[in-house]
Amino acid sequence: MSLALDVKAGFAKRPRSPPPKYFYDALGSCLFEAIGRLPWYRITKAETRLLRRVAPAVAGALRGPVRVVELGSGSGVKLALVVEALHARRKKTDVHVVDLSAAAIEASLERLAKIPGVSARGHRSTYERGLREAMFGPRGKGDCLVLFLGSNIGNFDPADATRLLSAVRRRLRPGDALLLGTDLVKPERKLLDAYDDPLGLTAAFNLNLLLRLNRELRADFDLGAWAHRAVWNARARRVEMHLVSLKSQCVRIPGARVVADFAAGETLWTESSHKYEPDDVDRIAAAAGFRRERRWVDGGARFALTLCRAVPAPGAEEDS
Ligand code: AVI
Repeated sequence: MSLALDVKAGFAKRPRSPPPKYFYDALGSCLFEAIGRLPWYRITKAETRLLRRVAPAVAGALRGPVRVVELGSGSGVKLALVVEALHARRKKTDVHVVDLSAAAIEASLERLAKIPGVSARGHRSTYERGLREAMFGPRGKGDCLVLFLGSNIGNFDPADATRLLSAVRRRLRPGDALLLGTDLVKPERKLLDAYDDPLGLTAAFNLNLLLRLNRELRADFDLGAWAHRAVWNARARRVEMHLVSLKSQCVRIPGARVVADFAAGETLWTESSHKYEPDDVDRIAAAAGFRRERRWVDGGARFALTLCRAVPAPGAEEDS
């Protein structure tokens, strides 16, 4: 779907909720990159630290030649750690980078170009379409490794997360691997500091969505009339990000054919970041047709990397 259709659909819900994938225009991607450096937002740093340690074990578990597909690559730093580990084990590797941002793909491909003997391609696309493109054509005997890192899965509600992982599974053969990064439940204070940081970067990241709607859909959001809010919903185990209307106002979005009245205090629900217990990860993976093989946890930041294998679909005859 396009931005206009997604915004129209998102504004038809209550609370109004445009999809979070539209945070990542050029400025939004820079702001997210900066958030990753904040001391309060520990996901990016914890995962990079963990990957530095475990990439050799991940590489060692795969049969070459290996096809690596990263869904949502960002700058490609973490992807490069895995590909370097495969290179160190002399496993021939071809890499597919799937991201909606052209800048993210370019940064990842540039990084990968420095690793000898690696072929790499970018797919500027949604996760599912990009994966379909990446898996198109004949496969060799080796394994495929899908990287879904950064707790990106946390931005889907549990049913959609299972649906997405099931779609990933359908593109794979039994024995192929999935490396899943998930942020774990932690004390509320830590979560709120991560999603409402004292420097205001997360607030800027959230408000930038309105700037994008103004620019791309000719909307008339007055950014001064909205405030960032992060709340921990303990029952649903998710941090919710909202933009709170500071007054009663009417917003027009001509490019999406939307006119929306907001009462003072009413919110636009812009993102959910689900937090997991390790067992939840196993459950969601199993429901999608994967079996956990190994898990590594950064105890300080409470972040997990889980290596899963695709299991044969019940009753299906697949190549293995
Ligand atoms: C990309 N995603 C996993 C981030 C998260 O933690 O949900 C996006 C983000 N939102 C606010 N800060 C970071």
